[in-house]
Amino acid sequence: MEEDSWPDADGDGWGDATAAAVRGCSPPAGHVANAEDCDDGAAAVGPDAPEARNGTDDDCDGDVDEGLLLPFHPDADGDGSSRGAPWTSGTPTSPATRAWRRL
Ligand SMILES: [Ca+2]
Ligand SMILES: [Ca+2]
Ligand SMILES: [Ca+2]
Ligand SMILES: [Ca+2]
Repeated sequence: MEEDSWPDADGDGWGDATAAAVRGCSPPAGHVANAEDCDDGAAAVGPDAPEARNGTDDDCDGDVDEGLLLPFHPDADGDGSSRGAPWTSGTPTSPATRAWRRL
């Protein structure tokens, strides 16, 4: 019985989700029978990988850093201090909103 397989360039056991399938009786060398690797250039990224707070989708579920965003105080008035501002959550992106780390 012929099966589809996909290249696994990083060797993590997950096939490249963006590559074309190869059909054959058994997967060729370097190929696996799934296409679930959202980053076939990083062995640390795959459906069974833990999500790490690094700005990339490590576990290939389509969400980046889900469940790992820290609560922080936004610096709404831009004075470099967010003391007294309400807690929110997300990834602080600007130096101003990272001011809470210094409190
Ligand atoms: Ca792979
Ligand atoms: Ca991978
Ligand atoms: Ca994810
Ligand atoms: Ca991540």
